[in-house]
Amino acid sequence: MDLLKLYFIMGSQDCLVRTPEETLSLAIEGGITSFQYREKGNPSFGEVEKYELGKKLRELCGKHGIPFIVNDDLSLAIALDADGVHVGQDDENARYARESIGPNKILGVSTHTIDEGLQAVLDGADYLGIGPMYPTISKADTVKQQNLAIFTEFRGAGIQLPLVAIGGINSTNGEEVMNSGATGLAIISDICRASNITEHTKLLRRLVSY
Ligand code: TZP
Ligand code: MG
Repeated sequence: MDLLKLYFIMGSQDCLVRTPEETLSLAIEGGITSFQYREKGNPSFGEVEKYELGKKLRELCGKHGIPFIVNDDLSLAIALDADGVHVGQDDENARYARESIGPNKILGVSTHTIDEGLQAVLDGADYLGIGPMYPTISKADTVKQQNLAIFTEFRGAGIQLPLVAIGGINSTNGEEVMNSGATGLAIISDICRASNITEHTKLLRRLVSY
């Protein structure tokens, strides 16, 4: 799935210098192929703010033909008419998520073991998120770091879904992740914290376009 090649993930917590809208605009200009709204909020960021920001980012994606996927929050995904939803192992059950969004929306599931991967296939996932590949500053409760061999292990187990790598991926290590068998790269901080987001995203895009 080419749409998952350069998968940008972000919420207000990841945008330190620019607004989320500006950050997303610049990343779209640089060539991201899909976007996940992962809003973790803060004391001043309630449900209404989460919805309002989601609406703006959803519109931006719609205008540019970029798939808009919501992290975790099924009712928000439905309210925003998102293109899909992404769930982790501790979130909404993947099969329930599939039933809620229907067959035509994208369902992503974070998986860390072959068993979780096989279960996600049965539950109706369209792609699997795999990580963290490297130490990350963007998520506190990560499981242990994955080995680059995990992509071939998943393929060896008969899993054919796109495998999107996540966690500490940047312009330096992205190539080895792709060479290890990942279908695409999911990135937060290396894009959000770039001094020139558009140019840096273009560089990342070159790593996944061949
Ligand atoms: N899941 C596993 S690692 C991670 C998530 C959401 C954070 C990825 O962020 P970054 O900044 O690209 O390491
Ligand atoms: Mg989650």
